[in-house]
Amino acid sequence: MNFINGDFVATGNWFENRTPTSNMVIGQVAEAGKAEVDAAVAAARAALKGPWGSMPLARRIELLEALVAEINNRFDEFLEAECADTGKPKSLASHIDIPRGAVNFKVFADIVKNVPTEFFEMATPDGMFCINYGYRTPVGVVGVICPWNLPFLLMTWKVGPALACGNAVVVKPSEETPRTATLLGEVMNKVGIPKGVYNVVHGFGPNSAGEFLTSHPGVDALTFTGETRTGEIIMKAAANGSRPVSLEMGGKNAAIVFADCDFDAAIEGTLRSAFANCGQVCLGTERVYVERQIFDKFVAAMKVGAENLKLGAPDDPATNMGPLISKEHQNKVLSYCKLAIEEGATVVTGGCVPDMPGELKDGCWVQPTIWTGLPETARVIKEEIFGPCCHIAPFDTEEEVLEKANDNKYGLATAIWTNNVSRAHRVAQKMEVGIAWVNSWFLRDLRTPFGGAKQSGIGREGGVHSLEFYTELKNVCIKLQA
Ligand code: NAD
Ligand code: 6OD
Repeated sequence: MNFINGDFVATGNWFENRTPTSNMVIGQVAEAGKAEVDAAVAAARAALKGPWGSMPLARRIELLEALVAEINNRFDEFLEAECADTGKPKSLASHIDIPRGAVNFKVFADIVKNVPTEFFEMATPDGMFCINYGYRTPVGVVGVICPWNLPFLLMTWKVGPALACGNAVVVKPSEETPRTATLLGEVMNKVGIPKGVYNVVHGFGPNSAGEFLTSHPGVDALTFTGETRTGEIIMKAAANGSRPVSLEMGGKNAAIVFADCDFDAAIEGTLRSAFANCGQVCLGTERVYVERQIFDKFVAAMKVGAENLKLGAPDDPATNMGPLISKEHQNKVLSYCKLAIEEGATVVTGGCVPDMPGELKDGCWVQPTIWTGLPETARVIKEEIFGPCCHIAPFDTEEEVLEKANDNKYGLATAIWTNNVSRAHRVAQKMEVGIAWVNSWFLRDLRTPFGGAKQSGIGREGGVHSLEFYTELKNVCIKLQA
């Protein structure tokens, strides 16, 4: 259901929610129309004029801390909801999605509490002086458009800082993953977050809740995570009314493995970055470049690692890989498996739908897949697939690998594996990305800037960068009397 002004709101239009492990229908979702989006935006505007807008920072922070505690009290419900919507293993969601989803509220409350603004003193021509200080105010009503791959984590990654800065939000979850956003509404009410501060409208993009929200003149800023082509549409919508926009978009990330790396760590990290969350992580690796001396050994070890992954249901503790999000996405990934062969790839492993037992048989499964042998011009090397697949290619020199790794329209993340410190810095600095990991992957300190270069994004969030987006920074200049 939609969550508007503290109430759960049904509509006349329902769409199906299917669980990707079996593709069975597990619920019906009330699609918000223009009227519900209008009501949600109006509720958010009213909240800013009401108790939320005048609430002292200390009280706001208390409420956000209570929110974290209540999410943790209801941890198992959030876990159940997230795994039902996405099919991801509980071992993964209990480790990353739900705890990180909760902690996003705490970290940004701490940042708002602790980060000062600037101060300058200036002499004036008449022999006196003035002082200047920065003063932050909320940007207003923020529209938050979310993807399906890490639904709760990526939603709270925006809602956490937005509320900490004193804004009100209208969230549009992905149509694939409606549950945790709605559940969070119950928690908001329980801890006493004022009505209208957090609103959720469900539905699709074009001619549905997504478009109604992003084109709504009552929304002051838009923050989006999803595909680059959707981000471009949202950027156009934001141009009406000159509204600020933050875009976290697609990637085609390269890992670079030098022969001097810790081999086992590079294999473990690359397996994770290619196959975690069934390859549906924006930061995930789809292109692996390996120095020629260790190429054959690396490919062989990756094959063993991929074939040891256990595909299964979220509840099974042995499961370490789930399904793709939907039949539509499964078909997209399988079309790239077919294309890889047409483009001349050698299939090291995978490439097909695995035989799954019982009710899992009709789920959205794809085997972990590794290819070699493709030219750099292949579409499989250039386009984001967002599935459990990677291509491994050899290289001979640092210059050559930098050229290849950077030769892509996306620029989100990279993982560099080497024990040569100078090379690690050199390569990290030359990679055209927003995030460069050395000897690691997806290690996230929430105080650091996060975002994409090139067509992977516009702007940075995280730490003080989130304050830049979610507040208006005003300069107050006071001339002091003699
Ligand atoms: P998507 O772009 O299809 O959908 C994202 C959201 O936008 C959904 O809520 C959708 O309903 C909405 N939407 C679609 N069309 C819209 C429109 N015309 N107007 C308004 N809203 C609209 O993305 P997805 O398939 O949910 O997510 C996968 C993509 O997200 C991948 O490309 C992945 O790389 C990217 N992603 C990026 C990051 C990052 O931090 N850079 C993180 C996660 C996912
Ligand atoms: O860790 C985060 O905060 C973050 N935004 C991760 C994004 C993952 C993309 O799929």
